[in-house]
Amino acid sequence: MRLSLKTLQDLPEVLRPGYDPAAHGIGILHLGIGAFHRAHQAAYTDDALAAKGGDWRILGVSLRSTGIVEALAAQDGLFTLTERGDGADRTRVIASIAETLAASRDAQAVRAAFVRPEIRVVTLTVTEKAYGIDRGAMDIDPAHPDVAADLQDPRNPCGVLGLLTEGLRMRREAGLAAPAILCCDNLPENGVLLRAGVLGFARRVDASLAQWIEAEVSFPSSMVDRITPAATEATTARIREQFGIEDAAAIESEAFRQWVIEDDFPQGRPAWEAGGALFVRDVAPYERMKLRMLNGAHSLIAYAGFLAGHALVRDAMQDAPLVALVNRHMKAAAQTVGHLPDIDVAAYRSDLLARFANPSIAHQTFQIAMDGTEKLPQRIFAPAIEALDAGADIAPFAFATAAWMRYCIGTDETGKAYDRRDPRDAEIRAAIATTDNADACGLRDALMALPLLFPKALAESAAFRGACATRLQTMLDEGMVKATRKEAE
Ligand code: CS2
Repeated sequence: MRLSLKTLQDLPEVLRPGYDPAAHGIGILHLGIGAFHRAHQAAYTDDALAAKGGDWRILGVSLRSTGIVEALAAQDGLFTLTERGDGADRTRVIASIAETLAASRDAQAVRAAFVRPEIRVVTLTVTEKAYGIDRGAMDIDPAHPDVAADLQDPRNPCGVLGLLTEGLRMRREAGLAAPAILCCDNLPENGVLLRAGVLGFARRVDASLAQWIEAEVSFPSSMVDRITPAATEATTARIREQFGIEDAAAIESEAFRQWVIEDDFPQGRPAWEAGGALFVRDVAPYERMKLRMLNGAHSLIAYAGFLAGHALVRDAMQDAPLVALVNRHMKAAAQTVGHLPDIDVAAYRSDLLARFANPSIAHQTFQIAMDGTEKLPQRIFAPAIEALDAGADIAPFAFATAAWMRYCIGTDETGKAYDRRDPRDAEIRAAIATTDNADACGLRDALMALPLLFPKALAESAAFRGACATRLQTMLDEGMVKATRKEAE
């Protein structure tokens, strides 16, 4: 059976959404309808619609690919989500995505979507590398390819900042109230950052527009969490075998999910709290906890695990010395997080160990290793600076950094080459080419010299540089398995 609004009533009750999708209009324009969005925000929105109703379905835009748009369009936006782990698996059909567009194909319709008056909230999950924001300067990064292209032709944008700015320009011209813009990517103070990027872009295009955005548009920050591996053939096969459903957009995730949001939605929002979202005044400490403990440990597992021969996170979590380092890393990261009134950080840490080890989740270390230059600053470097300042142990952060440096070489310990999949791959390649890859100090210096990557406080710290080089040298001389064991001793 194919999924469609018509066939929905033929599905077993347990799979069906708790509301009639056709009875609810659109209220959200979302950019980036990848696996994470479908497992996270789309599910929370589904719960909100079932509990409290409202016209809050989603118009989902894919910025790059057309495949997912075609798959969803053929199914009236419906797809299955299977939550795995926590005892039995639980599958349900998510019906919160009402329409889909592909920016590369339907550019004009995407721009026009911004001036649909029913759109009151714009949300984003486009990955860290898509933004093009210089986090040091809190301004646009004019060298980012999308930013550079959109500054040349701001009325026909292809990138995130260009599209948001043009959408807001059209919105203002149409005399419509500004939507709230909610960033749902793993970036620190993501609302503040996105606001700085959009304002930086708008200022270069139209100063009065920038003023309007500054006065009218809210950019709440949010912390998002749900481990969601990329769907595979096994995902679709499971849905076919178990339910007889052909679902080209099927997705699976862990059972756990978390969403902490600053409540600043002048034109309203779905009742996301019905799905368990937490509304707070300041998201920053929650973001720090998640980025530094979960994502920081994830990056450690990705680089050290991949090089130690573990293709999946759950396999890496069977490697006792590596697990000891993961635990050590999270403890060190937790020291930099600050007090969270309603969270027991020690319990959060032990829950993370269990979540990483979830036997039902096939999360590739290679997937997490991607885009390291975009991820490491907030996951590893920021807590490393604070640990340095506090006179705390920097070894965990130095080890994770060294593992990334080793990964940058681009060949594993059997000599097999892999694709680093980093937006700065060409620069990394060039940096690596200038050094003897058996010499940790040379490699470290070449990578630390990449512009705007390492914060000064680390690049100029003899202690941090030394701690990285010693560990990197062991990785180079003795391999990752031995380096992990030594470090865990
Ligand atoms: C991961 C995240 O791929 C990665 O970099 O660390 O996608 C992680 O799985 C999510 O943030 C979990 O919420």
